[in-house]
Amino acid sequence: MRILVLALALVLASCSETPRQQAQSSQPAKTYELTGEVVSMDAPTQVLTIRHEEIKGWMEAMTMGFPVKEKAEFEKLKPGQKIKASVIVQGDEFHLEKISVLP
Ligand SMILES: [Cu+2]
Repeated sequence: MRILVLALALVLASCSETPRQQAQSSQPAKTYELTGEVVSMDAPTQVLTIRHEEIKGWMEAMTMGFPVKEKAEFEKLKPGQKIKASVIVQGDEFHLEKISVLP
């Protein structure tokens, strides 16, 4: 029991402290608008680390990783760029779409 409580505390303390929803693929996807700066990029996993501003209705400002679904969208980006994108959230899963680079 003690181990379970500890594990739960670790989960809650991690960055994925998004409002936790039940992981059900049948859940409808929600879309949020993200504005932030690309800190780093991991090509093998197509994950962008982004310092993002508050995402209204979803989470406060922080630096965290976001998977990008489309390879072409990922490849046009560079660290240091400011971007706007749509975050598609479905249960515990999320990814970025419609990424545009801000001037
Ligand atoms: Cu975040």
